Amino acid sequence: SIADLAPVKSDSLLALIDLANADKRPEKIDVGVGVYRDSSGATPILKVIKEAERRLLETQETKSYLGGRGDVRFAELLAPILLGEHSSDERIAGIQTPGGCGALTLGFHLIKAANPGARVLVGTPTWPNHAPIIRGCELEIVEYRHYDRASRQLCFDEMAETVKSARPGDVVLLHGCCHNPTGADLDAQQWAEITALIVGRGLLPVVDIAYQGFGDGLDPDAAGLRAILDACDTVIVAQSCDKNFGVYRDRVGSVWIKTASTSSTATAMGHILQISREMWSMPPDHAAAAIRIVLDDAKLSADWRVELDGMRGRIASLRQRLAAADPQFGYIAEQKGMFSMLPVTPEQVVRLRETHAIYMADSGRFNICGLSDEQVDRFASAVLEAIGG
Ligand code: PLP
Ligand code: TYF
Repeated sequence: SIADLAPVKSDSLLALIDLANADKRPEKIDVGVGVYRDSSGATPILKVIKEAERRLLETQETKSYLGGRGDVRFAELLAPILLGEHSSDERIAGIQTPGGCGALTLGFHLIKAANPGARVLVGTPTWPNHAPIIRGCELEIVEYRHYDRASRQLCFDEMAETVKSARPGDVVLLHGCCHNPTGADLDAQQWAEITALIVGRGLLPVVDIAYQGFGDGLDPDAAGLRAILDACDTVIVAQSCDKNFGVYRDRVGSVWIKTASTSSTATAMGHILQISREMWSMPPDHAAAAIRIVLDDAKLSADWRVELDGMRGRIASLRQRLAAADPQFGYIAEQKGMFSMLPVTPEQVVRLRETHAIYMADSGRFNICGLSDEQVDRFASAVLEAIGG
Protein backbone atom coordinates (compact mmCIF):
# COMPACT_ATOMS: atom_id res chain seq x y z
CA SER A 1 0.00 0.00 0.00
CA ILE A 2 1.06 3.65 -0.25
CA ALA A 3 1.76 3.65 3.48
CA ASP A 4 4.35 0.89 2.99
CA LEU A 5 6.40 2.61 0.29
CA ALA A 6 10.12 2.84 0.99
CA PRO A 7 11.49 6.39 1.18
CA VAL A 8 13.19 7.72 -1.96
CA LYS A 9 16.53 9.48 -2.08
CA SER A 10 15.92 13.15 -2.88
CA ASP A 11 17.67 14.83 -5.81
CA SER A 12 20.81 15.97 -4.01
CA LEU A 13 21.12 19.13 -6.15
CA LEU A 14 17.61 20.23 -5.35
CA ALA A 15 18.11 19.33 -1.67
CA LEU A 16 21.14 21.63 -1.70
CA ILE A 17 18.87 24.61 -2.52
CA ASP A 18 17.08 24.23 0.83
CA LEU A 19 20.27 23.53 2.73
CA ALA A 20 21.98 26.66 1.38
CA ASN A 21 18.87 28.83 1.90
CA ALA A 22 18.69 27.75 5.54
CA ASP A 23 22.28 28.86 6.24
CA LYS A 24 22.23 32.47 7.43
CA ARG A 25 25.98 32.97 7.78
CA PRO A 26 26.77 36.24 5.95
CA GLU A 27 29.91 34.79 4.37
CA LYS A 28 27.89 32.01 2.67
CA ILE A 29 28.98 31.02 -0.84
CA ASP A 30 26.35 29.11 -2.82
CA VAL A 31 27.86 27.36 -5.82
CA GLY A 32 25.32 24.52 -5.69
CA VAL A 33 22.34 24.47 -8.00
CA GLY A 34 22.87 25.51 -11.61
CA VAL A 35 21.29 28.91 -11.97
CA TYR A 36 23.04 31.96 -13.36
CA ARG A 37 23.95 34.62 -10.79
CA ASP A 38 25.15 38.15 -11.47
CA SER A 39 28.10 39.84 -9.76
CA SER A 40 25.93 40.64 -6.72
CA GLY A 41 24.75 37.05 -6.38
CA ALA A 42 21.22 37.61 -7.72
CA THR A 43 19.44 35.59 -10.41
CA PRO A 44 17.68 38.51 -12.09
CA ILE A 45 14.83 38.34 -14.56
CA LEU A 46 16.25 39.40 -17.93
CA LYS A 47 15.20 42.92 -18.98
CA VAL A 48 13.81 41.60 -22.27
CA ILE A 49 11.67 39.04 -20.43
CA LYS A 50 10.34 41.75 -18.07
CA GLU A 51 9.44 43.86 -21.09
CA ALA A 52 7.77 40.92 -22.85
CA GLU A 53 5.82 40.12 -19.68
CA ARG A 54 4.65 43.75 -19.52
CA ARG A 55 3.39 43.51 -23.10
CA LEU A 56 1.80 40.15 -22.35
CA LEU A 57 -0.05 41.57 -19.36
CA GLU A 58 -1.35 44.45 -21.45
CA THR A 59 -2.27 42.58 -24.60
CA GLN A 60 -3.13 38.99 -23.71
CA GLU A 61 -6.86 38.54 -24.16
CA THR A 62 -7.38 34.90 -23.33
CA LYS A 63 -5.83 32.03 -21.47
CA SER A 64 -7.83 29.49 -23.41
CA TYR A 65 -6.01 26.26 -24.33
CA LEU A 66 -3.34 26.45 -27.02
CA GLY A 67 -3.21 22.72 -27.77
CA GLY A 68 -0.57 20.05 -27.34
CA ARG A 69 2.12 21.81 -29.37
CA GLY A 70 2.05 24.81 -27.09
CA ASP A 71 3.04 28.09 -28.72
CA VAL A 72 3.72 27.20 -32.35
CA ARG A 73 5.28 30.57 -33.17
CA PHE A 74 7.69 30.14 -30.23
CA ALA A 75 9.06 26.95 -31.81
CA GLU A 76 9.19 28.58 -35.25
CA LEU A 77 11.28 31.47 -33.91
CA LEU A 78 13.53 29.22 -31.86
CA ALA A 79 14.32 26.91 -34.80
CA PRO A 80 16.96 29.08 -36.54
CA ILE A 81 18.69 29.87 -33.22
CA LEU A 82 18.99 26.19 -32.37
CA LEU A 83 19.22 24.48 -35.75
CA GLY A 84 20.92 27.16 -37.90
CA GLU A 85 20.70 26.27 -41.58
CA HIS A 86 18.83 23.05 -40.66
CA SER A 87 15.80 25.08 -39.61
CA SER A 88 14.54 24.92 -43.21
CA ASP A 89 14.82 21.10 -43.30
CA GLU A 90 11.25 19.84 -43.52
CA ARG A 91 12.27 16.50 -42.06
CA ILE A 92 12.78 18.28 -38.71
CA ALA A 93 9.83 19.21 -36.49
CA GLY A 94 9.73 20.59 -32.96
CA ILE A 95 7.25 21.53 -30.27
CA GLN A 96 7.31 23.41 -26.97
CA THR A 97 7.79 21.29 -23.82
CA PRO A 98 7.83 21.80 -20.06
CA GLY A 99 11.58 22.50 -19.85
CA GLY A 100 14.44 20.33 -21.02
CA CYS A 101 13.14 17.66 -18.63
CA GLY A 102 9.86 17.45 -20.54
CA ALA A 103 11.75 17.27 -23.84
CA LEU A 104 14.02 14.45 -22.62
CA THR A 105 11.05 12.53 -21.22
CA LEU A 106 9.14 12.74 -24.51
CA GLY A 107 12.22 11.79 -26.52
CA PHE A 108 13.02 8.70 -24.46
CA HIS A 109 9.38 7.57 -24.37
CA LEU A 110 9.34 7.84 -28.17
CA ILE A 111 12.47 5.70 -28.35
CA LYS A 112 10.92 3.11 -26.02
CA ALA A 113 7.82 2.95 -28.24
CA ALA A 114 9.86 2.61 -31.43
CA ASN A 115 12.63 0.30 -30.21
CA PRO A 116 11.99 -1.17 -26.74
CA GLY A 117 15.30 -3.05 -26.69
CA ALA A 118 17.44 0.04 -27.38
CA ARG A 119 20.12 0.74 -24.81
CA VAL A 120 21.20 4.29 -23.98
CA LEU A 121 24.92 5.08 -23.85
CA VAL A 122 25.53 7.64 -21.12
CA GLY A 123 28.90 9.16 -20.25
CA THR A 124 29.54 9.56 -16.53
CA PRO A 125 29.37 11.68 -14.58
CA THR A 126 26.28 13.29 -16.05
CA TRP A 127 23.38 15.45 -14.89
CA PRO A 128 21.78 13.43 -12.06
CA ASN A 129 18.31 13.53 -13.63
CA HIS A 130 19.37 11.76 -16.84
CA ALA A 131 19.36 8.23 -15.43
CA PRO A 132 15.99 8.58 -13.64
CA ILE A 133 14.36 9.95 -16.80
CA ILE A 134 15.82 7.17 -18.98
CA ARG A 135 14.95 4.42 -16.47
CA GLY A 136 11.50 5.96 -16.07
CA CYS A 137 11.04 5.21 -19.78
CA GLU A 138 12.16 1.61 -19.05
CA LEU A 139 15.25 1.84 -21.18
CA GLU A 140 18.54 0.21 -20.23
CA ILE A 141 21.62 2.39 -19.63
CA VAL A 142 25.18 1.57 -20.69
CA GLU A 143 27.69 3.76 -18.86
CA TYR A 144 31.13 4.80 -19.95
CA ARG A 145 33.50 7.40 -18.50
CA HIS A 146 33.04 10.86 -20.01
CA TYR A 147 35.65 12.52 -17.82
CA ASP A 148 38.63 11.54 -15.72
CA ARG A 149 38.76 13.59 -12.55
CA ALA A 150 42.40 12.85 -11.81
CA SER A 151 43.72 14.16 -15.14
CA ARG A 152 40.78 16.62 -15.59
CA GLN A 153 40.45 15.33 -19.13
CA LEU A 154 37.61 14.21 -21.36
CA CYS A 155 37.85 10.38 -21.83
CA PHE A 156 37.33 10.63 -25.55
CA ASP A 157 38.88 7.25 -26.35
CA GLU A 158 36.55 5.49 -23.92
CA MET A 159 33.60 7.29 -25.41
CA ALA A 160 34.64 6.32 -28.94
CA GLU A 161 35.24 2.67 -27.94
CA THR A 162 31.82 2.46 -26.29
CA VAL A 163 30.12 3.95 -29.33
CA LYS A 164 32.03 1.56 -31.63
CA SER A 165 30.86 -1.47 -29.67
CA ALA A 166 27.19 -0.40 -29.42
CA ARG A 167 24.43 -2.37 -31.11
CA PRO A 168 22.69 -0.84 -34.13
CA GLY A 169 19.63 1.02 -32.86
CA ASP A 170 21.26 1.90 -29.53
CA VAL A 171 21.02 5.50 -28.42
CA VAL A 172 23.87 7.92 -27.69
CA LEU A 173 23.01 10.71 -25.25
CA LEU A 174 25.21 13.74 -25.93
CA HIS A 175 25.43 17.07 -24.11
CA GLY A 176 25.19 19.70 -26.87
CA CYS A 177 27.48 22.10 -24.98
CA CYS A 178 28.57 23.18 -21.50
CA HIS A 179 28.68 19.65 -20.12
CA ASN A 180 26.91 19.27 -16.78
CA PRO A 181 28.68 18.57 -14.38
CA THR A 182 32.22 18.62 -15.86
CA GLY A 183 32.41 21.55 -18.30
CA ALA A 184 34.41 19.18 -20.55
CA ASP A 185 32.99 19.50 -24.07
CA LEU A 186 33.98 17.77 -27.28
CA ASP A 187 35.98 19.89 -29.73
CA ALA A 188 35.02 20.12 -33.40
CA GLN A 189 37.31 17.24 -34.39
CA GLN A 190 35.86 15.00 -31.67
CA TRP A 191 32.29 15.86 -32.69
CA ALA A 192 33.22 14.86 -36.25
CA GLU A 193 34.69 11.55 -35.07
CA ILE A 194 31.76 10.66 -32.82
CA THR A 195 29.30 11.64 -35.53
CA ALA A 196 31.05 9.35 -38.03
CA LEU A 197 30.99 6.47 -35.51
CA ILE A 198 27.28 7.04 -34.80
CA VAL A 199 26.49 6.94 -38.51
CA GLY A 200 28.75 3.92 -39.08
CA ARG A 201 27.13 1.85 -36.30
CA GLY A 202 23.54 2.93 -37.09
CA LEU A 203 22.99 4.57 -33.69
CA LEU A 204 20.44 7.18 -32.69
CA PRO A 205 21.84 10.42 -31.22
CA VAL A 206 19.87 12.31 -28.57
CA VAL A 207 21.36 15.76 -28.09
CA ASP A 208 20.53 17.47 -24.79
CA ILE A 209 21.24 21.19 -25.11
CA ALA A 210 20.34 23.16 -21.99
CA TYR A 211 23.00 25.91 -22.01
CA GLN A 212 23.21 27.23 -25.57
CA GLY A 213 24.95 30.61 -25.43
CA PHE A 214 26.73 29.99 -22.11
CA GLY A 215 29.89 28.49 -23.67
CA ASP A 216 31.28 30.29 -26.72
CA GLY A 217 28.08 31.82 -28.15
CA LEU A 218 24.78 30.72 -29.68
CA ASP A 219 26.17 29.41 -32.97
CA PRO A 220 29.44 27.86 -31.72
CA ASP A 221 27.56 26.13 -28.89
CA ALA A 222 25.23 24.49 -31.41
CA ALA A 223 28.01 23.44 -33.81
CA GLY A 224 28.16 19.85 -32.48
CA LEU A 225 24.40 19.47 -32.76
CA ARG A 226 24.49 20.82 -36.32
CA ALA A 227 27.30 18.40 -37.27
CA ILE A 228 25.06 15.57 -36.04
CA LEU A 229 22.14 16.96 -38.08
CA ASP A 230 24.39 17.19 -41.16
CA ALA A 231 25.25 13.51 -40.98
CA CYS A 232 22.40 11.62 -39.31
CA ASP A 233 18.96 10.76 -40.69
CA THR A 234 17.39 10.27 -37.31
CA VAL A 235 18.08 12.66 -34.42
CA ILE A 236 16.27 13.76 -31.27
CA VAL A 237 17.06 17.13 -29.70
CA ALA A 238 16.01 18.09 -26.16
CA GLN A 239 16.42 21.83 -25.69
CA SER A 240 15.91 24.09 -22.68
CA CYS A 241 15.25 27.86 -22.65
CA ASP A 242 15.31 27.95 -18.86
CA LYS A 243 18.95 29.05 -18.59
CA ASN A 244 19.53 31.19 -21.66
CA PHE A 245 16.29 33.13 -21.11
CA GLY A 246 16.56 32.92 -17.31
CA VAL A 247 13.00 31.61 -16.87
CA TYR A 248 13.86 28.51 -14.81
CA ARG A 249 10.70 28.06 -12.77
CA ASP A 250 8.40 28.78 -15.68
CA ARG A 251 9.61 25.56 -17.36
CA VAL A 252 10.11 26.02 -21.07
CA GLY A 253 12.03 24.03 -23.64
CA SER A 254 11.41 22.13 -26.84
CA VAL A 255 11.81 18.71 -28.40
CA TRP A 256 12.88 18.26 -32.02
CA ILE A 257 12.67 15.14 -34.15
CA LYS A 258 14.47 14.50 -37.41
CA THR A 259 13.77 11.36 -39.42
CA ALA A 260 14.57 10.33 -43.00
CA SER A 261 11.32 11.74 -44.42
CA THR A 262 8.80 14.48 -43.81
CA SER A 263 6.01 11.94 -43.44
CA SER A 264 7.81 9.74 -40.88
CA THR A 265 8.67 12.89 -38.90
CA ALA A 266 4.98 13.85 -38.90
CA THR A 267 4.10 10.37 -37.64
CA ALA A 268 6.78 10.51 -34.93
CA MET A 269 5.47 13.92 -33.87
CA GLY A 270 2.00 12.39 -33.62
CA HIS A 271 3.43 9.86 -31.15
CA ILE A 272 5.18 12.64 -29.21
CA LEU A 273 1.87 14.50 -28.91
CA GLN A 274 0.12 11.30 -27.78
CA ILE A 275 2.80 10.73 -25.09
CA SER A 276 2.58 14.32 -23.87
CA ARG A 277 -1.22 14.07 -23.68
CA GLU A 278 -0.75 11.20 -21.25
CA MET A 279 1.64 13.24 -19.11
CA TRP A 280 0.64 16.91 -19.02
CA SER A 281 -1.55 17.26 -22.08
CA MET A 282 -0.18 20.71 -22.89
CA PRO A 283 2.90 22.62 -21.79
CA PRO A 284 2.59 25.69 -19.52
CA ASP A 285 2.36 28.84 -21.61
CA HIS A 286 3.76 31.86 -19.82
CA ALA A 287 7.50 31.85 -20.54
CA ALA A 288 7.08 30.50 -24.07
CA ALA A 289 4.73 33.41 -24.79
CA ALA A 290 7.26 35.86 -23.34
CA ILE A 291 10.12 34.34 -25.35
CA ARG A 292 7.96 34.43 -28.49
CA ILE A 293 7.40 38.17 -27.93
CA VAL A 294 11.16 38.71 -27.50
CA LEU A 295 12.15 36.75 -30.59
CA ASP A 296 9.39 38.25 -32.73
CA ASP A 297 10.69 41.78 -32.05
CA ALA A 298 13.98 42.72 -33.73
CA LYS A 299 14.99 45.14 -30.96
CA LEU A 300 14.14 42.79 -28.06
CA SER A 301 15.77 39.90 -29.85
CA ALA A 302 18.99 41.89 -30.28
CA ASP A 303 18.80 43.00 -26.65
CA TRP A 304 18.41 39.37 -25.54
CA ARG A 305 21.63 38.50 -27.34
CA VAL A 306 23.38 41.32 -25.51
CA GLU A 307 22.08 40.10 -22.14
CA LEU A 308 23.10 36.54 -23.00
CA ASP A 309 26.57 37.80 -24.00
CA GLY A 310 26.76 39.47 -20.61
CA MET A 311 26.02 36.20 -18.79
CA ARG A 312 28.55 34.32 -20.92
CA GLY A 313 31.15 37.04 -20.40
CA ARG A 314 30.79 36.91 -16.64
CA ILE A 315 31.16 33.12 -16.60
CA ALA A 316 34.26 33.36 -18.81
CA SER A 317 35.88 36.03 -16.66
CA LEU A 318 35.26 34.04 -13.47
CA ARG A 319 36.86 31.02 -15.13
CA GLN A 320 39.89 33.18 -15.95
CA ARG A 321 40.11 34.56 -12.42
CA LEU A 322 40.00 31.11 -10.83
CA ALA A 323 42.59 29.77 -13.25
CA ALA A 324 44.84 32.71 -12.42
CA ALA A 325 44.40 32.18 -8.66
CA ASP A 326 46.42 28.95 -8.63
CA PRO A 327 48.02 26.63 -11.21
CA GLN A 328 45.88 23.77 -9.82
CA PHE A 329 42.84 25.63 -11.18
CA GLY A 330 44.31 26.10 -14.66
CA TYR A 331 41.96 23.54 -16.24
CA ILE A 332 38.93 25.62 -15.23
CA ALA A 333 39.73 28.18 -17.93
CA GLU A 334 39.62 25.45 -20.60
CA GLN A 335 36.16 24.20 -19.67
CA LYS A 336 32.78 25.56 -20.77
CA GLY A 337 29.53 26.69 -19.22
CA MET A 338 28.41 27.09 -15.64
CA PHE A 339 30.03 23.98 -14.15
CA SER A 340 33.39 22.44 -13.41
CA MET A 341 34.44 19.84 -10.89
CA LEU A 342 36.93 20.39 -8.10
CA PRO A 343 39.25 17.59 -6.95
CA VAL A 344 37.52 17.32 -3.56
CA THR A 345 36.18 14.29 -1.72
CA PRO A 346 32.61 14.21 -0.37
CA GLU A 347 34.12 14.62 3.12
CA GLN A 348 35.94 17.77 2.01
CA VAL A 349 32.68 19.08 0.51
CA VAL A 350 31.02 18.67 3.92
CA ARG A 351 33.97 20.37 5.65
CA LEU A 352 33.84 23.30 3.24
CA ARG A 353 30.13 23.61 4.02
CA GLU A 354 30.56 23.44 7.79
CA THR A 355 33.68 25.53 8.24
CA HIS A 356 33.45 27.97 5.31
CA ALA A 357 29.70 28.05 4.49
CA ILE A 358 30.54 26.97 0.95
CA TYR A 359 27.75 24.98 -0.70
CA MET A 360 28.64 22.75 -3.64
CA ALA A 361 27.40 19.37 -4.90
CA ASP A 362 28.78 16.27 -3.16
CA SER A 363 30.51 15.37 -6.42
CA GLY A 364 32.67 18.50 -6.20
CA ARG A 365 30.72 20.15 -8.99
CA PHE A 366 30.43 23.88 -8.51
CA ASN A 367 28.49 26.58 -10.30
CA ILE A 368 31.15 29.09 -11.40
CA CYS A 369 28.76 32.05 -11.53
CA GLY A 370 27.54 31.32 -8.01
CA LEU A 371 30.63 33.32 -7.00
CA SER A 372 30.11 37.03 -6.53
CA ASP A 373 33.09 39.16 -7.54
CA GLU A 374 34.35 39.52 -3.99
CA GLN A 375 33.97 35.83 -3.13
CA VAL A 376 36.40 34.47 -5.72
CA ASP A 377 39.61 34.79 -3.70
CA ARG A 378 38.13 33.42 -0.47
CA PHE A 379 36.58 30.52 -2.39
CA ALA A 380 39.89 29.70 -4.07
CA SER A 381 41.85 29.73 -0.83
CA ALA A 382 39.25 27.67 1.07
CA VAL A 383 39.28 25.02 -1.66
CA LEU A 384 43.09 24.99 -1.81
CA GLU A 385 43.23 24.60 1.95
CA ALA A 386 40.69 21.73 1.77
CA ILE A 387 42.67 19.84 -0.86
CA GLY A 388 45.94 20.58 0.88
CA GLY A 389 47.27 22.78 -1.95
N1 PLP B 1 19.76 18.81 -19.28
C1 PLP B 1 20.78 19.27 -18.55
C2 PLP B 1 22.16 18.82 -18.90
C3 PLP B 1 20.57 20.15 -17.50
O1 PLP B 1 21.59 20.59 -16.77
C4 PLP B 1 19.25 20.57 -17.21
C5 PLP B 1 19.05 21.48 -16.08
O2 PLP B 1 18.09 21.83 -15.54
C6 PLP B 1 18.20 20.06 -17.99
C7 PLP B 1 18.49 19.18 -19.01
C8 PLP B 1 16.76 20.37 -17.73
O3 PLP B 1 16.41 21.63 -18.01
P1 PLP B 1 15.01 22.23 -17.49
O4 PLP B 1 15.28 22.88 -16.20
O5 PLP B 1 14.64 23.15 -18.59
O6 PLP B 1 14.06 21.07 -17.38
O1 TYF C 1 22.21 20.76 -12.57
C1 TYF C 1 21.63 21.73 -12.11
O2 TYF C 1 21.96 22.25 -11.05
C2 TYF C 1 20.47 22.35 -12.89
C3 TYF C 1 19.18 22.42 -12.11
O3 TYF C 1 16.46 17.63 -11.00
C4 TYF C 1 18.48 21.14 -11.84
O4 TYF C 1 20.34 21.65 -14.07
C5 TYF C 1 19.03 20.20 -10.96
C6 TYF C 1 18.35 19.02 -10.68
C7 TYF C 1 17.12 18.79 -11.26
C8 TYF C 1 16.57 19.74 -12.12
C9 TYF C 1 17.26 20.90 -12.41
